Amino acid sequence: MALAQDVIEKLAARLEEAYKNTQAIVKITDEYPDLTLEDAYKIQYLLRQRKITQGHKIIGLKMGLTSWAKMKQMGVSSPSYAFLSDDYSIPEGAAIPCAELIHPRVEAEIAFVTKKPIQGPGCHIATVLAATDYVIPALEIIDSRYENFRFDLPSVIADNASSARFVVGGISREVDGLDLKTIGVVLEKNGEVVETGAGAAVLGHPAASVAMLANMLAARGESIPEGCLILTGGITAAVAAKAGDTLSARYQGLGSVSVRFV
Ligand code: OOG
Ligand code: MG
Repeated sequence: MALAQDVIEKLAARLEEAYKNTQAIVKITDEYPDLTLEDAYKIQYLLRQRKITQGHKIIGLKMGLTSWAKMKQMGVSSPSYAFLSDDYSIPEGAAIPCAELIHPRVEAEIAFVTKKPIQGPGCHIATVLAATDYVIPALEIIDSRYENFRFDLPSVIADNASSARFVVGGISREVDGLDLKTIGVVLEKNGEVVETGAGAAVLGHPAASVAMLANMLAARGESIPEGCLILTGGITAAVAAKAGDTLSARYQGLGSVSVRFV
């Protein structure tokens, strides 16, 4: 049964508080085991609305749980999407204070920037490549608002797919002449290799993640706008970080992007 609007509002407020106070909460489905995906996205859209009301700008979108490594790590087997707010954006080279986060983890991702809107349904890799301005390496810092980073699909969707911070950097390139399937990525923590992968880990091709996003948005009557930054999902499992750690991802032909925690 769908949740009443006042419950949706209460749950969005609870997640927002957890983000602001860096205090983990029990996952929503512990209290509402029948939480539907539709209600979960209602909570997420309310969080998004509250960001806008608080003067923030929505600067992009992301897909989550698009690789087997991530699905296996989190025990969730369907991709989901979420929004990126301007307060998540960190300039490359800046340090992230761990005091602002609960239990951060870092993911190496390939980000797309659109030069045209992408409207589903029926989008596929070619639709996406034709609408892509450039791709650029990204590190996403996820930080589940749930205790022990444990959740299920509806709970994580409500929590804006654990979004917390992201950094883009390295070399941006047009997609012409790039083989996004075979682009290799090496993720290092304090100079040691901790994960390796290739673009194809993300739904067979990172552009397939953007196509899926467009098709999912179409079901709500929405599309991907022009100039939109899209994180396509972690290529490898996410890596935990604490104060003093530096995480770096090196991408074949696209340079590297790093983040430091203090
Ligand atoms: C959910 C968010 C996953 C990705 O890139 O797969 C995600 C989580 O694992 O906490 O951002
Ligand atoms: Mg991610």
